[in-house]
Parts: sequence; C-alpha cells; structure tokens
Amino acid sequence: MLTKDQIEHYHSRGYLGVEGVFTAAEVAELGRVTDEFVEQSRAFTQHTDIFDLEPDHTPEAPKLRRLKGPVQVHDVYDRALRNDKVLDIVSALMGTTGVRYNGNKLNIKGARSGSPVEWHQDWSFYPHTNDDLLAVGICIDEMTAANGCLLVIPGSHKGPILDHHQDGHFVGAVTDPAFDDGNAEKVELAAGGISIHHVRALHGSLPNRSPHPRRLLLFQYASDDSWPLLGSDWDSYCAGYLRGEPCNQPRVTNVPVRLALPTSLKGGSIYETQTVLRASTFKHADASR
Ligand SMILES: O=C(O)CCC(=O)C(=O)O
Repeated sequence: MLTKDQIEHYHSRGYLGVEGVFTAAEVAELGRVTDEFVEQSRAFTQHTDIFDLEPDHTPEAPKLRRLKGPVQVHDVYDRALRNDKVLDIVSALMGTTGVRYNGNKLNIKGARSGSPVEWHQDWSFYPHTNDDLLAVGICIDEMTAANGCLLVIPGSHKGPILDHHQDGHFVGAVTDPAFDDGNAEKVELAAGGISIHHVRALHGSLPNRSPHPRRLLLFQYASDDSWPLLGSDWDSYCAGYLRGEPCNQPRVTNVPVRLALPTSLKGGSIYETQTVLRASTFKHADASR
C-alpha cells in the first residue's frame, strides 16, 4: 500500500501525493458526473446549499466553484469516499483502524479561471480533541502548478495554529503578519492520484492560469476517537463512521487550539468567508509556480 518512505514523508512534511489510486474508468465517471452538475448550475445565479458559484458565473457560461456536499448528491462521490484503497491509506497515516468523515466538497477551478484558496489550516475551522485528522483530494484532472495545484508549507502541521482573524472575526485565512509562504511545496499529480494533507498543515492554492480544468474532490477524514471541540450532536457524529464503532470516550491530547470565534461575517463556503480579507495571503505566488 504505502511505502515506509511515503509514511515518513507524510509525518515529517505534513502532506503526501499518491499516484494511481483511482482507475481511469473511475476518474472518467467522476468527471462525467461533475460535468452534469456544472450543467445544472446554469439554472442558478446565486449560491445554493449545493452550488457555490464563481463571481463571474452566468447561465450562459457556468462557473461552478464548488459542489458543497458531493457525497450527499451523487452515489459516485459516496463510493469514492468509501473507497477501500483510500481508507487503508488514511488509516495507515492516522494510525487508527477506525475512520470517520467530517466533511466533503468538490473544488473546481475551470480553465483560465478559478478562485484562489488563501493560506489556511483546516484545524482553525474544526479543532478536535486530538489532531489525527487529514484531508484527501482526489484528482479528477491532472493537477499542476499551472492549473492551481494544492500548495503546502512543509512541516507546518507541527507548528502553531496561526491567527485566522481580522478585526476580531474569523476570516478562514492566515492573517498573522509574520506568515511567509516562501518555502511552499507543490502537490502535483496525474488524474487518479490523491493528495493528503494533515489537518494542521498550512495550505492553499492559486487561480488556474492554464487551459485545463482542475477538479479536486476533497474528503475530510478523522480518527474514530476524536471529538469536535465546536460541538456535534451524537447522531451526526455517528453518521460519519466509515470504519469502526462510534466512541463516546474521545482521546484528548495536548493540541494547540484557536477557535473560529467570534464567527465569520460571511459564511457559505471558505471562498465566501475569505472574501472579506483585505489582502491576499500569497506573498510568493510566482515563486510557487
Ligand atoms: O481546492 C484547493 O486547492 C484547496 C482546498 C482547501 O483547502 C479547502 O477547500 O479547504
């Protein structure tokens, strides 16, 4: 499954790319279904519970930025969430046999468009009692520096949780003035590969300046014994279990926490939350291309 070097890379750098997890047929099906949702988005001019739209989206030229809960709207995404190869990798990296999921989304950067995702740590959105959580991104397209690949600051998962607030409100992006992205690393993969980043790893992505789309299907996985510090009801918590049994005795470890409170002034998606930012968090955008 994973080599010792791959596991070591994930633990030391906080991220990993694994090629060839999904077959060409599986990727083609994910792509076809995603195209259908882009078609459906023509019917909307405002964000909905399902669709998050690029600012220049129109019915004539649909620009779907995010499918908010892909698993809830199509079986093909649900199968990907439960894919045994993915769950084996997740389990090996988190060091637990039980696996729960706590979120899913499909981020789309269309050809020569696509909003950036400003630098942030997922942990700033959903801290838990332990940090054995990670996100897996399934590449529906080849993901390269040119089309806005995921960027990660290596080793940042072992560092502090940086401030993600502006004027006292959570903005979903790093506002710490000392933050520097000069040593960002690119996660470039062929279609069918998966990116994995630790919940505390600083990451983001630039707009797509290439003629090729970049569609990344993201699943957030958590250890079976982590409990969300911002709260949950028991039924929703249990519904996320993919392997193992629901556990009401969470493992509590010594993790840094900075809550996403007071709440953001703008919600709906990370893109919307980040729109209130006064300045982009990318300082070396060109260097990372
Ligand atoms: O789509 C991307 O490049 C980054 C995704 C991400 O970090 C997020 O949606 O929270």
